[in-house]
This record gives sequence, structure tokens and C-alpha cells, in this order.
Amino acid sequence: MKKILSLAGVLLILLASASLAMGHPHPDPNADAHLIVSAAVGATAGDGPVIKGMFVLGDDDPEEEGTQIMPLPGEGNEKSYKTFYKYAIVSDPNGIADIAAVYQKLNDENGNRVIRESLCTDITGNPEEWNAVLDEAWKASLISDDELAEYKYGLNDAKKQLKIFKAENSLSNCNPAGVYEAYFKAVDSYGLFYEDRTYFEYLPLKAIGLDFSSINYGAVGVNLEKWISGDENWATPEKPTIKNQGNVPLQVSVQGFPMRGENLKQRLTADSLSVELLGQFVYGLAEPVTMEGFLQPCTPTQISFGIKVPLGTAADNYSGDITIDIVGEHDDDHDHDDDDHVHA
Ligand SMILES: [Ca+2]
Ligand SMILES: [Ca+2]
Ligand SMILES: [Ca+2]
Repeated sequence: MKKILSLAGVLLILLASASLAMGHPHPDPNADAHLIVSAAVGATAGDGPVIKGMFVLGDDDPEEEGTQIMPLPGEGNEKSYKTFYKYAIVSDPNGIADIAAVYQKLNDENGNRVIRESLCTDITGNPEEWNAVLDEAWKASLISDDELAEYKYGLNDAKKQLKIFKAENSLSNCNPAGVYEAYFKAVDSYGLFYEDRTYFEYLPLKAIGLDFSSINYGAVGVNLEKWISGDENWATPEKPTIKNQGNVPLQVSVQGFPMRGENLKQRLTADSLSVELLGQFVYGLAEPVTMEGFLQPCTPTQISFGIKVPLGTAADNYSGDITIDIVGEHDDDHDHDDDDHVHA
């Protein structure tokens, strides 16, 4: 069978979609099929691109619908960055070749810009990558069965109906928890554009870090108060510094345990120990004490430790432990490194 195609133009601008008709029904199956193809060439205005779908990969909570991203705790005085990827699937009534670029930015839930606008990467030419990406989005229930099938069909190099764009973003432990807006803008060669956004949750993380692992009171006189005072400098472990390494304000509780003499084995209760944090002094740490002040994320804060040994304590080298716990953490895992044990 011979196909007769009359092409109206192959120039830059094809406005109307090519309408294909099989002509009139022919009683004779051996007759030629006539295809009537039309296209408006030279039109001055096109149709804008369309964002068909968007999603954010990097879900840390499969139980919860949508994308939840858990921050990484800060390390020492450094921020930690959690990287995740955003995707947009785009079509254009003038054909995918008319899609000029896709831009992205990241806003917080109040619409304030967190990551400035930048170009996305077109990964349409990498089917291995976008197949894996779509499968992951489908497994995370971010796209439906129908969307999975539609996108895989349209992105196929032989179909050329869709393009897929990717953007890499990172948020640090200093970015607050909350809902974030992943914004996309697709632009075509006419300068027409299409904006859309999708949302994900940046989860709250509670974590603390210390620049010290022990408190050495040194020589202590009986019945004399002595303090090891802190500072806000992470590089000075002899001056204790505590830092909220998560992204939400948190409180800590402090508890001391009995100290024991090295030679005479005399016990010195934690009633002798004291702590100061954010201006609050607490004397006696035998029971856990919740400190009133909130440690703000990403803020090195000084913490000080005091000792006053009661009369009648034998001269000896005493040692014991202090624990600093995050308040409000379900603490059934004692290996959890959110809790810090300090040797005193
Ligand atoms: Ca267009
Ligand atoms: Ca989820
Ligand atoms: Ca310090």
C-alpha cells in the first residue's frame, strides 16, 4: 500500500496539530489510502508549555504520604547538607523541541526563597536514569500507575511527547523544619512559560553535639565552689560548648552520677555537682534536671559545670559521669548518640 503524504510545511513554526485522516472509506482494500495532513506555518504565536507532573525524590518516611526529608545532624562546627532531587515532566503543544528550558527554585512555606532560581538538567536523553526515577516515584506513591505508563510512553525517544528535567537541591541542618515549596517554570521558544509547584516536608531533627568529652575540675578544695566555665568557641574543649545540631529548638536535661575515689573508694554524690546553661544555675545533679532554656539550632552555646565537695570528704582522685539528654526524645535506644555522656 502506498501512502501519499502532502506536507504543508516543515518550517519552524507549526501551529495547528497535524490532523490525520484516512480519507473516505474505500470499498476496495487495494486502493491507495489518502492521508490529509495540515499544519499552519508561519504563525506568530505558539502555545505555552505544560508541566504534566512534578515530584521530589529522597523520601525518608515511607509510612507517610508524600515526600518527607530528614536533615543530617551538624558535625562539630560544620553544617551537614542533605541532598535530594526534584523532577518535572513537561510537554508542549508545539512539540517537545519547542521546550526551551525549565527553571527551578526552592521556597519555604511562607514563599521566601531558600535556593535561588537556576536551570534544570534535561535528562530525557538518558532513559536508564529516568526509568529508574519514575520507578522510584511510583514505588513512593508519588505518581499513579496511569502516570507511570503515560510518562514512560511520552518520554520514549520514539514517541517524543514529553521531556523530563532534574534539579539537585540541598538543605542543611540550619534550615528550619517545615513544608518547602519546589517551584518549576517551563519556558518555550516563544517565551511562553508555565509555572507550577509541589511540596515536601523537611522533618524536625533533634540532635546535640559537645566540643568536650570530659570535665576536669582539677584540684578542688573542700567546701569551696569551683566552676569550669564554658564558652561559645567550638575549638576549646577545656571551656565546654554545647551545640544544637538539629533544626528545631530543644531543651536538655542534665544528670550527675556518684563519683568514686580512686584509692579510698569513697563515694561523692552528685549533690556536689552543679550546672549553668543559658543563665540558669542548678545545684545538685543527683536527679535529672530539665534546663529551662532552649538551645537554638546552629548556635554554639556555653555550658558551665560546678563542684562543691562537702566537708569530711577524703583527699583522693574522684571520677564519675554526667549525662546530657535531649528532652522529649523517646529514649528507648541507649546507644543513640543524641545523648552525651561526659566523664567528670
Ligand atoms: Ca510552545
Ligand atoms: Ca513519604
Ligand atoms: Ca569550647
